Amino acid sequence: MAIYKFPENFTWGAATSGPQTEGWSDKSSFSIYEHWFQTEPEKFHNGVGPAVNCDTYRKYKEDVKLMKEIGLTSFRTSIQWTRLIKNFDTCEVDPVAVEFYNNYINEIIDAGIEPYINLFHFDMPIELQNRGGWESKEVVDLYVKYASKCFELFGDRVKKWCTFNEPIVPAEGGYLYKFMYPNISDFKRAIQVGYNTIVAHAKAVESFRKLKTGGEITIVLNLTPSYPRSEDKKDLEASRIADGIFNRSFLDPVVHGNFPEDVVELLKNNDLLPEYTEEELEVIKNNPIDFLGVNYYQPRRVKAKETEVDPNAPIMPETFFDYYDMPGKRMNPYRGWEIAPQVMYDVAINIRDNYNNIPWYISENGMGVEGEERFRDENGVINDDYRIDFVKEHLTHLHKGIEEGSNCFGYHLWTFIDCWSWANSFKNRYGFVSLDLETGKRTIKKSGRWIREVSETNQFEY
Ligand code: BGP
Repeated sequence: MAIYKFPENFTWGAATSGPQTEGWSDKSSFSIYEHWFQTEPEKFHNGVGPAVNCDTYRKYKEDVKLMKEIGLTSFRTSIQWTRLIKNFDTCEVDPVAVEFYNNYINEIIDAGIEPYINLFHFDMPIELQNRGGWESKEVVDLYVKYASKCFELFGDRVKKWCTFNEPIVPAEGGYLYKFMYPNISDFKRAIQVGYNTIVAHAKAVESFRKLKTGGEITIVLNLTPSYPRSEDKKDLEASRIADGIFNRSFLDPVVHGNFPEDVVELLKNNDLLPEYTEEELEVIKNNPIDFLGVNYYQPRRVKAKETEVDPNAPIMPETFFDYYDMPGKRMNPYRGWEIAPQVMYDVAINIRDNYNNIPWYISENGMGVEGEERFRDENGVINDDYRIDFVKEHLTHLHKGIEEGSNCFGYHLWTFIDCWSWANSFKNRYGFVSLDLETGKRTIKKSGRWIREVSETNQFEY
């Protein structure tokens, strides 16, 4: 047993998003997910959509009380573009939505919790998707208008802003691997989507600084560190390419202000470069983030290509590497993701050594488990010891990285309360607090009691 003590002022929190918790009461319009659910409900686990979710829209006071009760010192959620804005072109706001977000944010602050407010969590308005979504530069500019409106409305109180959650996901889910609307598979278009999102991010950061409301701004990236099958040159090369495409292509522009040369070269050689202007590159260069949010769930294991590439097949990231199914890897069987806590250390050291040791935090990490009801005891509490162990294990490796100088200032679990998980709906539960879908009743899990202790003492034993 050892004691893991964290730096003073380390923040203990949780993350969620508007579309996954609020429910759609009183919304001005729908996002791609709400539209997709209405048109193809069978694509969602048990046909359950985002209509009610946790009903945070009506129950935010109860939720904030619970956040306080489990000792959270910070909390991330997102504003929904489709709730706040009535007219995307003029940026006219819905006063009912402004009131809701004001009340919600004030409630969080009054509870002594620092709000981290994100502006985009996969929820492209369907109207703007129909006008090109992230492929359109016009939509980029409308996003910047919306972001600026949020800074103006809430910037007097919100001091931690986030432009995007996992900007690579709409590119890979919507335009490559077909797990997100509009379910297209076209690498070149995916790259345009990814690039335009970075432009939107940088322009929002620029506007944030011009408005001088104070505070700091970030982007949340889901890092999937690449590991080669072996130290063989070809495996190492495969790993470098995967890392370039999935991690550095976002990390480098937001921290260093430029795109990695090897990725640009690869895109150029394969006729995949997006449409860009010098002016856009300038905005990216001049607007690095203040701090970084890292969602870490799993690594990416790769090897050199073992099969000939069919020259007639459409080009994909996997044209350049193969996935490596590492024998003996630990898995979360419910989500199908590898569990590799030691990667936390590598993330910490990578940021220390290659990204200016920028202040950063774990903005998401967590374990989705199906059928948690079987762990509910006679007092109604879910005994999720596996989640406590999962978090402890990850934190010990993070702790080592911090001891060695990495500038990490916080940890957010995904998520505060069991919430709607896109196509997986409510299949896997992630929260410190459980949600009874039938009644809406909330009950703190064992992990929720545990995190309170950790937050109060700033340490744990393992
Ligand atoms: C992250 C997303 C979250 C959340 C989480 C868990 O990638 O930012 O929105 O959903 O993953 O994943 P899932 O819900 O797919 O199980």
